[in-house]
Amino acid sequence: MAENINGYNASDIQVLEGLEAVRKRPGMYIGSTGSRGLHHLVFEIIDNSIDEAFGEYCDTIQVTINQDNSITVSDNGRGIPVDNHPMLGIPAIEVIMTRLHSGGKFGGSGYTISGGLHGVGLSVVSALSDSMDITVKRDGHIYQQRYSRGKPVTKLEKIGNTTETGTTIHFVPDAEIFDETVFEREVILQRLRELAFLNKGLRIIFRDERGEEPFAIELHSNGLKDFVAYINKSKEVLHPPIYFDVKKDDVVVEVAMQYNNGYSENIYSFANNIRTQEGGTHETGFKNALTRVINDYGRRSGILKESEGNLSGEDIREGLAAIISVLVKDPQFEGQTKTKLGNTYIRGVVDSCVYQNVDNFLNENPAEAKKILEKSVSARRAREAAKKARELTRRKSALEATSLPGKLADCASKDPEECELFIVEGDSAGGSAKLGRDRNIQAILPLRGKILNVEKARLDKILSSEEIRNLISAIGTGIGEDFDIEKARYHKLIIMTDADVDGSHIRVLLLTFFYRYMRPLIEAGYVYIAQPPLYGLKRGKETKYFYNDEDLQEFLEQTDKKWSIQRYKGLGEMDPEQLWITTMSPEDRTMLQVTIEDAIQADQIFYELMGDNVEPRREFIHENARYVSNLDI
Ligand code: 0RA
Repeated sequence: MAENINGYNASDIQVLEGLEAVRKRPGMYIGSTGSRGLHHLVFEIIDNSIDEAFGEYCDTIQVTINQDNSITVSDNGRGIPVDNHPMLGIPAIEVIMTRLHSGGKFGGSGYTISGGLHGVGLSVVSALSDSMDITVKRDGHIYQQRYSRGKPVTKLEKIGNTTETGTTIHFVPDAEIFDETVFEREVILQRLRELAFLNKGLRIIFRDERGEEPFAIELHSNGLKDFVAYINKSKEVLHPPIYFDVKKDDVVVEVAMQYNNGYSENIYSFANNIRTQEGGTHETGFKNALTRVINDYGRRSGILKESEGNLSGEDIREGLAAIISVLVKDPQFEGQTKTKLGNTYIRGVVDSCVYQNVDNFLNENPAEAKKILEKSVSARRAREAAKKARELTRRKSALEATSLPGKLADCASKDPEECELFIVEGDSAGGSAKLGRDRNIQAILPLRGKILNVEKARLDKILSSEEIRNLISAIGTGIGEDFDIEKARYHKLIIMTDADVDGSHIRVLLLTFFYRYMRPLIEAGYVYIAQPPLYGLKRGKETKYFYNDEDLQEFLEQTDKKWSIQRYKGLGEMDPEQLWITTMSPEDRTMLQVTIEDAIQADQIFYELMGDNVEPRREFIHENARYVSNLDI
């Protein structure tokens, strides 16, 4: 059989096994059969299109959530090969769609993905779809074929002629497999935005045709420089982005970085377009080189005095936003969630190019270099002050008989796995909660008023707030450098605030605090938001509770009996027993588990919320349900 001009030959495809295994154990291939796994199907198809873009065969990708909640992904790449497989005697496309292949992809850029959850292959999508329609434009013709649950239901048909090339895949996820079949616009949009930043020049058109007002957006970027600008959107920056793009041997390293006047570190790394949440060798190489180059420059320029010690990496990364993206031929993904790049040689490659390029920048831009150095020096000063404050707190608490705050009504159990801490707005609600709780496993910590706005303050100032110190010692983990999740005294931290504007403000402040200083608690799924009822309906001795307006309306429309309606403005309006039944009892309550799906977006939200910008803050308060996922407990 003839090879085509791109050197691709249908016999290259490794045929391994059928798709029964995929349908039997979908979790092994796509992680889960929940919302995450569902979205993996979309990302798998898009990754194939992105691969065409990598190889410069494709410049536009269109992704649509259709009215019926099915997905269409279309690209103008080379089109999936349709020639007959020499041994199997069936079209290559059918091999790709029906046989599980391993050993990565063929053709494309050569920078394939292994491990991780992406790169499982289109056959996995086909296996888990109720229907999948593929249209290919290639070799002058338009071809079409339909599959269902991994099997072809039509032959590959030639349905017309064309001079274009490309692939369109339309699929309906299999409701027998997935617990959740509704696609989330935000989840897809976020990944597409990331891909547009990572693939300079690529045009991505995203549509969501569900709902009254169809949504459409075109994403197109100038690369990583736009990405850091996006992260720093609402911050004051110290200099224009530092950017470089280096190819060494088979590795491509692309970095964009920019300091802002804030206090947080926001480094996002990617390997072959996959977000490496757990970091890895590329991130380590970047951090090591940055620490050295800034210290070396500080010495050379005299900004760092001879008598002073070196700046720490943490000092140097205060207020830094950076994106590190590498392309690696054979990436090894390690770590708990397979999002840590393991290839050791990458560390040296990234280290040397970061050192060289940042060194050049500093030498050529002395005014900016001075700003960066001064920022790091002042971060060190603050860190040392915070350390003193912490030591003081420690010594003070060692002197006191117990280090637990007096306001904490602790639970009897000492087994963190079953223990819950309710962080309650106000002393009066705190009082009801103390009386209503299950004192064996539920502890109550009332917070007076609003806690400090942690986004605007450095650690030393934060530690001077008594409310915050109470919270830290009750939780037991310590914060920042000292944080240790093993020391958590409770595995559920439940924020319980009033259902009003003040309540949502306190909630946001607490979430900001956790996000900034105890992030692993959120990542471990320990943080929850209590859901007190909004209404109580009374008739004689009977009371019914409603948690949202829709449910209340529905109930009122169906009943012809007279109920007296009470709208709860605060937790304090409920007596201890009511609070227990409606909000605290593990058997009856509903809580929201706080997740951070994407630190980029969360950071953006927290910043916009806490900055001087009032409008975005208001928006968040209406939208924050997006950042928590529903969970019945
Ligand atoms: C296998 C081989 C080649 C391309 C593709 C698959 C391919 C898959 C998808 C999925 C969505 N869009 C896609 N575009 C291409 C290489 C083809 C060649 O060498 O001509």
